Amino acid sequence: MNTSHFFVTGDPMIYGADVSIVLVTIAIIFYLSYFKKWGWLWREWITTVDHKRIGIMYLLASLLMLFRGGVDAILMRLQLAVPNSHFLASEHYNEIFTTHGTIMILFMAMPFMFALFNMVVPLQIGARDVAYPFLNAVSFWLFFIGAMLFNISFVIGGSASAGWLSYPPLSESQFSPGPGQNFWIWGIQISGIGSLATGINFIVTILKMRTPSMRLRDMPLFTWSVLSSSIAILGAFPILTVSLVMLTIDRLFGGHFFTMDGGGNPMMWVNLIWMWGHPEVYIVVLPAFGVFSEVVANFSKKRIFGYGSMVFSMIAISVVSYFTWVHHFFTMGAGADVNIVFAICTMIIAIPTGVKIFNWIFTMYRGRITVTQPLLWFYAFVPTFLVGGATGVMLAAAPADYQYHNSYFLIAHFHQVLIGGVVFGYLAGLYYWWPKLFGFKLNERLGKWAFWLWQIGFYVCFMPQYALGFMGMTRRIYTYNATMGWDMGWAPLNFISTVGAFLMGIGFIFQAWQIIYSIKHGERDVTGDAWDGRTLEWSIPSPPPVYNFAILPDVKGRDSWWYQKQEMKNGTYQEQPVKYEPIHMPKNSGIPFIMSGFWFVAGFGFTFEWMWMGVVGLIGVVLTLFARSFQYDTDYYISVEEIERTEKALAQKRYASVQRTAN
Ligand code: HEM
Ligand SMILES: [Cu+2]
Repeated sequence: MNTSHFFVTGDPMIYGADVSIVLVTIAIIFYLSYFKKWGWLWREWITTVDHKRIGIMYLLASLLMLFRGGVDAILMRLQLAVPNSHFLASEHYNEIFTTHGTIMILFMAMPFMFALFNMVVPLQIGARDVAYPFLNAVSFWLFFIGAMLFNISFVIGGSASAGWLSYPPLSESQFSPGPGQNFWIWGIQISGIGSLATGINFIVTILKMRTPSMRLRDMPLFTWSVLSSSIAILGAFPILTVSLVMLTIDRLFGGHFFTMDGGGNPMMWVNLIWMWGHPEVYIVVLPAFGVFSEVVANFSKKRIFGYGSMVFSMIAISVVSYFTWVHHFFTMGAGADVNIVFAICTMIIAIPTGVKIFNWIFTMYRGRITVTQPLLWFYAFVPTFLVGGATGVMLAAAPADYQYHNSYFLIAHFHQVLIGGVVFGYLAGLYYWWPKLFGFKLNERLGKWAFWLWQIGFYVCFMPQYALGFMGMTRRIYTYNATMGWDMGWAPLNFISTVGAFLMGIGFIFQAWQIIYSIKHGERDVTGDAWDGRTLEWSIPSPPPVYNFAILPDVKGRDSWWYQKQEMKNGTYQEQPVKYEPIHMPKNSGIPFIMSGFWFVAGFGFTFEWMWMGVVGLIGVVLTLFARSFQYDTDYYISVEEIERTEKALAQKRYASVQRTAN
């Protein structure tokens, strides 16, 4: 391996990145030292095993990655805005689309989703934490370290450039010899192990940690969506892990799994990666459906319509999504018999999805609707996802796909479902649950600006791309000549598309501003029930105390909190005598962070093919595992007195604010 280019040189953007990385690092170190925050950072955040804090860390990281992926998107759109552009060199363009796709799916959508899992699920099911809080911290740090490993490739060693799914033979060492491709493998490998563990953690949490009176059929739909997504993770992520190991063997140890010679077959990779990759897109969209179910019911002041069919369709989607992977390469040549099976399975998914959309609309029918930010994003989601779904069915028609395949029609389709479904859904969830975690709402006015910029920007950016696809523009091209630009009409549409990308970028800036502004000026909520909610998370203070529920709640069916509030209003509610008991809690631990540090060493070593370093890192990982196995002091009890004190203080805060508003 040629490592003479350890530090990437030659491009002004990279020097800019070098300088800003150094400056930001210095600024952070200075801030932490000057305000003496190192201890606080270590005790309260780095070593935490509290699901709420882990959720917040996931959220911050994913917003940061949305920024990075967004900058990549803008750079690509700038390059394509006009014909014959020399803004980006071809190789650089390849690196950017690879980085953009990888970051958006694995380091933006996945952690954003895990942020919502962590912020909400234990609170919705009346639990004090997830089933395995230590493992939860391990998952977070594996994700974070994997993401950082992938991100530094920009300034050290060089980025991957074989596309976000890195098809061989291009991703083999013969054609991609540098460390870039290894960064991709190890960044994803490390964070993927964390994702698998999170999937297991939430399956067990939902099945085992519910407050004893909550039956499965009393669970809120968001929790159901997390369960269906986690089951899909459990099936899909091991395929990713194994595929990446096989590619590593090819690249580092001269294997021939996916090479053109030595008995290998590149199409085997393509099959394997999509056996993970297709379920993956449903893994990220199911929780968005869950968010919408909560948001629509809440802001219509109605029970969700068709609860059973909602659950059934989510489970159906997570199962059927395993039988569609070939639709990504109908052109492989498997023949009509094979293609038709996968075409039909793909189209079948539209049915449960359609059922859900009808259910949401029936829920709103005759509801008492209040249009708030979370509901706005639902309004935006419906038409966007419908059209995105319809163009998906078009792509699923195998013979027609020979035309659409790898064209801008596809680019428009998958952005429409990923942005319209996943991003809009998670943003709705962010606005909805933000007051729960932080105790204040995000400013509506700035949020509306952001919303409309995203909406208009989205359509301006992606609608022209459907047309461009029909006009023969293929994906992953870095420029086009003037003949195509003007005679074939590509230039004006590409230009418009770029304008749309900028509008979305401005929308994102509004959101960053909205968060900063609301920290000081956001509407405070001390009731704990910012939206007059229906599910258990709204029955406790915002932000919740470390143990969440002083007493495990007693639920009587679905939307129990809502009905309890009705009874309280009618005066029919019977207060149960409060008797606290000591609460069993996990202790913080530095091991997840240290273990992930060793993973970083291992990943970095294997990336540069410095085997000694890789092995040292792995030995470190094993040692930290041992250290954990012999740690016996892992938990503690919160005493009854302390619970009483905390609950009293929280109640006083609440009472004081009720007094203030009453006056
Ligand atoms: C925010 C606005 C976004 C814009 C303007 C944008 C723009 C682009 C562009 C220009 C490409 C390259 C097309 C090509 O040359 O083939 C691309 C590829 C891609 N984008 Fe986005 N994107 C956005 C958001 C997202 C999001 C939110 C996701 C996922 C959650 C995503 C996932 C992908 C993937 C997977 C690829 C394919 C990369 C590859 O070909 O290897 N994008 N995007
Ligand atoms: Cu697919």
